[in-house]
Amino acid sequence: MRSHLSGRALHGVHRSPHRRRATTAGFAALFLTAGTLASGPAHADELPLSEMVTAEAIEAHLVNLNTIAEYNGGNRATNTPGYDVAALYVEDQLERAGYEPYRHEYEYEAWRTLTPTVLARTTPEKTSYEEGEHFETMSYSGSGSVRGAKVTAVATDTAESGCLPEQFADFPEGHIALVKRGSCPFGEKVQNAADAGASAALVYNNEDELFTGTVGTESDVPAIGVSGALGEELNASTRHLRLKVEVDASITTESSYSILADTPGGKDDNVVVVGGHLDSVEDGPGINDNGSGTAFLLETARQLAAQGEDPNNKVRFAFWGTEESGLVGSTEYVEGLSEQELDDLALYLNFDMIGSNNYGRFVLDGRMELPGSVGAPSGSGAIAKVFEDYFEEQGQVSEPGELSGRSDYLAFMVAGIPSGGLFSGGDGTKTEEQAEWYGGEAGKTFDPYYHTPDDNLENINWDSVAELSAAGAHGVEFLAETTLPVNGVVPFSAPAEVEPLRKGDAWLR
Ligand code: DTR
Ligand code: ZN
Ligand code: ZN
Repeated sequence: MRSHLSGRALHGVHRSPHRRRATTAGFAALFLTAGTLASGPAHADELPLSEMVTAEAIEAHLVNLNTIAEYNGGNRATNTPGYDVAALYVEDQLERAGYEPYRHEYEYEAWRTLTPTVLARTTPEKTSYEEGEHFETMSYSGSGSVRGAKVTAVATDTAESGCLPEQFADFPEGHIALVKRGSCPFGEKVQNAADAGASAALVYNNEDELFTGTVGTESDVPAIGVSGALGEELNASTRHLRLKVEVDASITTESSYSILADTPGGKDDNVVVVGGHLDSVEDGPGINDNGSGTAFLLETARQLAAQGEDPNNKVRFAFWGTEESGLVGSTEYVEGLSEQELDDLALYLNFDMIGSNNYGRFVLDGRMELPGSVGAPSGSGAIAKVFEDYFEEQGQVSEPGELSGRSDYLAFMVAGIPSGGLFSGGDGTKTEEQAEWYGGEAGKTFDPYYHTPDDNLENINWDSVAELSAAGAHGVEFLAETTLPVNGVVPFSAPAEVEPLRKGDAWLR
């Protein structure tokens, strides 16, 4: 990761630590300061939003979301009681703060396993492998049952294992294809295997541990993700190996909803959308992913309302549904907007995981500095700068976070809306250098509890919550006041009144 960073990508390394910002940004100052933008609260007697949104208040929301999960089956996943009750909590909190939340409903195709998936060795010696330890059924895996089938490894010594149809040229009909993760989407590897007559496909990780993956759209054959450890073991012994694979899954139409709430005031043709997903995975309460973003949004909405002043730009808070099964809520929302409604959106800010246990300070890469970042519309770099500048002011290092398209900002970017946001890290591994910047442990993932039952209150890093929520709240406040650097829109339609310069009583000529 280090090699992707230019010197410019690091922010604040040599800066002095936290200093209270000057808070004199009146409207006139906003227009008159050339080059720099005033961004404090509108009135000097108010605290900036970054100080009003506290880690303590976010913790209180997280405790409540955790209780809701605990009493409702242990999670807040889409289409579960845990999701519905969490939604009621969000709506109640918003209503008490004076908002009128509304639901955006949608339908989606839900893939679910009906009986537990089986992966077992039948020869040379019978062994059952454990789902969650040795393998995971890939989302949208096709169903099927294969018993005592031979296994053929496909170009597993290359970086493109299974990506090229010609790698399957001599593939024996009915064998199980064993391919290694990397280079192309899982769905392509599995499709190539199915096209070549494979009865099932096993994709094993390029690191020891397990991973969760999706084939995107339903595959023709069972598709199973295997830990790197088991994958290497199978790869080394295909000769006498026979496996049993059983996947019993179905796709049904389900419905769910996102929750949105707008500030009553603010320019409604220059809306700042601030969002994060409300659903968790089924495996746990999702307190970091994405209770943390949810709690941040809620508290920011509450404190913005508590300021008692309309923002210049309307702020729309969005609590997306069904993110974990394919970014559904945000995509349905954006795709359902008319051209006029889209045009009225100034920008989108995403908050998905801000309390990762072994955290980093990632500012979504609006300048496209990382090779893996997908196309960000112009203005996205300016959004990144708002966050970077704040971290720098606090004496905190930040770095670009890859715009991988793996969270709800994707639909907005695809629609041409400048996008950004913050992220404290997920399944990536912390480098030595990052451990120096952020503390924590090098060689470990940023969130070792990501998508596990242990993504709970105990494993939240409260420094991460405090730092990223302050930066996030600052970003919301700045952009609610003006989006000029992002989309060229100033808060008022009239041109700024420029006071002529005076020197004593004499007009300057
Ligand atoms: N979408 C997240 C995890 C995730 C992976 N990369 C990023 C980048 C920015 C935000 C989030 C993420 C999840 O919900 O699993
Ligand atoms: Zn997730
Ligand atoms: Zn998430």
